[in-house]
Amino acid sequence: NSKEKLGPQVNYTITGIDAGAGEMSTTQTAIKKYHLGVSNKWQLQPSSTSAMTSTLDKAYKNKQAIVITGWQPHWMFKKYKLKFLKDPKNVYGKAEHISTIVRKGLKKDSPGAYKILDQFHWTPSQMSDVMLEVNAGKSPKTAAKQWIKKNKKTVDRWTKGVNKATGKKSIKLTYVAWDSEIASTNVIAQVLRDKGYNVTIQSMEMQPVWASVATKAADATVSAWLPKTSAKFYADYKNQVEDLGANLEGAKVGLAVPTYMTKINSYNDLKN
Ligand code: PBE
Repeated sequence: NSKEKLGPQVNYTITGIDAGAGEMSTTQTAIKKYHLGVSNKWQLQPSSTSAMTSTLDKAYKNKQAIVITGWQPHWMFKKYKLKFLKDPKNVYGKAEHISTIVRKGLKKDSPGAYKILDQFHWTPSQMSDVMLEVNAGKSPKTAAKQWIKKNKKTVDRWTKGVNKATGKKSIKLTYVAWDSEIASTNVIAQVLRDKGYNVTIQSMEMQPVWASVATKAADATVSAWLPKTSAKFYADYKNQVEDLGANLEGAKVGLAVPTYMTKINSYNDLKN
């Protein structure tokens, strides 16, 4: 019923993801800055990416109202017609990039792996291709292998100037199990394996990801969303890690709704 106010239709609830995600704390800031909380009753419901996307799927099939913590690249934008809400107060920032963060000393210890990680750079649409395959039921490892086969030219750029490693050097990558990071981590892990590295990947919460690289328990992560989403961790750890810069540009974070919610276009509209 599109004449009804939005709030009661969704119980004044924003369907969120894991509590540790940067987007969750940014959304708490948005609730404050747009005065959505307390008297306007809006609250952010933490869950997980899979719980959020299955709630979205149900709402979408029934053309019901829903407000989610969205981000791009993500298959949700390919599978459903969604729009980000306009953010006139610029709480979420304009555009994000995803950086590759490595441990200090990696360049000296594993120059080949360091070079591949440094040269790793792809586009939102390439990342989405891998995510869609995983969403369709492929294992992340299989999806990564197939993507590598189909994108030889791109992968050749990442491995340019790197000889095949001998003696099975070990590389450990840490990541948070968001769909986007499952895709990127599995792809770069496989590229490193194909160059003779013995690669393990381990998923954990965002703070331990940063701590693992800072303490050299892990060699690298390709999942640092900046400048906003992981700003707190970047500030805490930037002196203890090496930032190799963006592996992907043009990422975006913010609340999103299905396009059939024609009257809801901005954070301010949530109050109406
Ligand atoms: N995300 C996806 C993460 C970064 C990647 C937007 C859910 C976050 O909020 O921290």
